[in-house]
Amino acid sequence: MDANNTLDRRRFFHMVAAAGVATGAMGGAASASPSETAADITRQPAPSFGDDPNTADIVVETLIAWGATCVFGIVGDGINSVIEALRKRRDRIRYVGVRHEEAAAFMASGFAKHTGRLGVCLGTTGPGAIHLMNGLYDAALDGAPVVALTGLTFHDLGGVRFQQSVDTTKLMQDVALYNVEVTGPEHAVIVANRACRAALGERGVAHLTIAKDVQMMRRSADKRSMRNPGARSSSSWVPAISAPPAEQLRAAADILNAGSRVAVLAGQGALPAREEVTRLADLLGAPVAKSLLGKAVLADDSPFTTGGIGDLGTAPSSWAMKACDTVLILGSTMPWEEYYPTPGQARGVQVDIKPDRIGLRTPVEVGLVGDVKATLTGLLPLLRRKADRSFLSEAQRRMGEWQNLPERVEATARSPLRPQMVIRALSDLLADDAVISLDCGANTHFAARCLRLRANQRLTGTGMLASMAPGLPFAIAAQLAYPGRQSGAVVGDGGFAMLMAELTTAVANDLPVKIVLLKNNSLAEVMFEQREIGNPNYGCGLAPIDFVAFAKACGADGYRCESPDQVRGRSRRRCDRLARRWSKRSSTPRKSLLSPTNYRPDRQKAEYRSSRRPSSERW
Ligand SMILES: Cc1ncc(C[n+]2csc(CCOP(=O)(O)OP(=O)(O)O)c2C)c(N)n1
Ligand SMILES: [Mg+2]
Repeated sequence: MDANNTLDRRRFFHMVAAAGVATGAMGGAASASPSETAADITRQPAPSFGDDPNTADIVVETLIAWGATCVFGIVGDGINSVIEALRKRRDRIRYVGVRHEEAAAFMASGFAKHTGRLGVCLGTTGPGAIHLMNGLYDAALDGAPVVALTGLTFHDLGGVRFQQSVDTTKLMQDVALYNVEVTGPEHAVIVANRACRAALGERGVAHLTIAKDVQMMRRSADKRSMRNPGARSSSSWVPAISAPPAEQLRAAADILNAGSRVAVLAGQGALPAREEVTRLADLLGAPVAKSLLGKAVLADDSPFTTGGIGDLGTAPSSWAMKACDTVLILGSTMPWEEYYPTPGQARGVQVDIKPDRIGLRTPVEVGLVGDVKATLTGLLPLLRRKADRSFLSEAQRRMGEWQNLPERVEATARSPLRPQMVIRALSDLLADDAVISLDCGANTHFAARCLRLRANQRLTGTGMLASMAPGLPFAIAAQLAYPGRQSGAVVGDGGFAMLMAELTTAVANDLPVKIVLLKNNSLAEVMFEQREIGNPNYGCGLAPIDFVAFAKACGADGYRCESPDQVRGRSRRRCDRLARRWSKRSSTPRKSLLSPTNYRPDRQKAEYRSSRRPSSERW
C-alpha cells in the first residue's frame, strides 16, 4: 500500500471488528503498493475491478471474466458482501436465490454439465456451506466445472467456537480440487482466477472461502507481501485440445484394424465428438454402447448405437461388450464393471483426457491421453474400413429385436400407467432441441431406456454420485442456460420431494420447466434391490403427496394423469394443453408444469431390469 495511506491491513481488520460486519469507512483509495519486483512482471489480460474494489468485488468480477452468467445460492450474514458484489453487477451476472443450498450446488453442477461452462454456487458460513456438499460431490464425480463460494466467520475468530464457525476449507477438502481461504483483495486477484482455471481445466470443484470481514476489505487497505508481485494469471483460457503423438495413434490404430469384432463404449467425454464417433463406427463396423451421461453422443436412431449400457442399458449393448474381440472406450468410466468385456476376452484401446482414468475399469493395451474429438481426428485417417460388417449387422439385428419389447410395453394402454408408456409419450412430445435432466431411481432406468434421444436434444443426469434430487435443479439450470429451448426432467416422487421447494425458484424466475413425476408412493428402485437380494421390502414406502396441489400452491401448473390418453393428451382438454406444452417451446404463461403420473412398482419387476438378464433378453 501507499506509504501515505493510513489505513493498512491490520487497521482495516481492527476497524471491521470494532464495527461488527458493517462496512467501515475506507478513506481514500490508495493504490496497492507495487512490490519490489513489479517492474519485471508482464501484465496479462485480467478482469477490470474498477475503483478500489473489495475482495468480494474482485471475486465476482473474476467469475464474470471467466464467463459465469449465473450464481445459485442463499444469502446469509457470512456471505453478504459477496451478495452485494453480485447485486451491483446484476446486469452482467444473475443471482438466483434458491430454497436449499443443496439445490444451488446441483444447479451449478447441472449448468456446468449441460453447457460445459462454469457453474457457480454459494452458501453462507456453517450450515450454508454444509448444505452445498451433495451437489458439489455430484459435480466433482462427474467432472463438472463448478466454483463454490462460502463465507467464513471473522478472520480472527476461527477456532474459538464462534457461532457458525465451521472450518469450510476442511469441509471441502475431499470434494474440491482447488480449495483456498481468501485472505484479502490482493490474494483474491490471484486465487479467484486460479479457481476458475482449475475448475474448467481440471474439471471439478474449486472452492473459495472468505471470512466475512475479509469479503468487504478494500484493495487500498491491503498490502501485498514482499514476495507477491501481484496478478500472475490470465483471464484468457481455452480448453486443452490435446491429441496423443503419432506413434501412439498408430499403435491404437493397429489394434483396431486387427480386430474383427470391435465394440465402442462412449461416455460424456465423447459428447463433442459425435461426427467422429459416427465415422469411426462406420469405418470399423462397430456398435456403440453409450453410458448414461453419454446418451447424447449419438441419437438413438443412429444405426450404430445399441443404446445405453450398464444397469440402465440394453441387452444388445451387453451382448456387444461380451462378444467383441476389441473394445474402444471413449471418454467413459461407466461404473458397472460386469458390463465390460471379460478380462482376457478383448484387446483394449481407451481415450481419456485424464491419465488416471486409463485402465480404470478394464485393462487396455493402449491408453491415449487426450481430448476425444482431437484424438479421433488424428486416429480416423489411420483406420481401414472393415469389409466384414457382420458384427455390426448382428448388433443391429439384436437391437431391432430388443426394441420390440419396450415398444410393446410402451404401447400398453393400462391403468395404473406403465412408466415406460409415460416416458415414451414424453419422448414423442419433446421439442427437437429439448434439454432433458434425469434424477436417480427406477424412473432413471425407464428414462434411460425409453427416451429416444434425437440429434439436437441434450441430456444429463447424476452419473457417478447417483444422488436423488437433482432432476428439478438441473432442469432449472438448463432453462437458465438455454432460455429458448424446452427444459424438462423425469423424476420420482422420492427424489422430487427432497428439493421440491425449488419449484418456487422456477416460478419466481419465470422458468417454464416441465417436470414429469413418476408417482408410485415408494422408493421403488430400492424395493427392487431389496427383492433382488432376497430381502422383504422395508422402509421403502412413501406417504403420498398431492403434487398437483403442491404445484398449484407454488404458482405452477400441475396435472395428474392416470390413463395413457391423459398422458398423450388425447382425451381431456387439460391434457391437450399438456401435450401442446410439451410440444411447443417454452413461452407458456404459467411458469412450470408438473405432471404426476401413477404406477404400481409391484407390477414392474419383470420389466425393470433388462441388461442384467441379457441372455433372456427380458425387459
Ligand atoms: C440422496 C440419496 N439417498 C438415497 C439414495 C438411494 N436410492 C437410490 S434410488 C432410491 C429411490 C428413489 O425413489 P424415487 O425418487 O421415488 O424414484 P423411484 O425409484 O420410485 O422411481 C433411493 C432411496 C440415493 N441414491 N440418493
Ligand atoms: Mg418413487
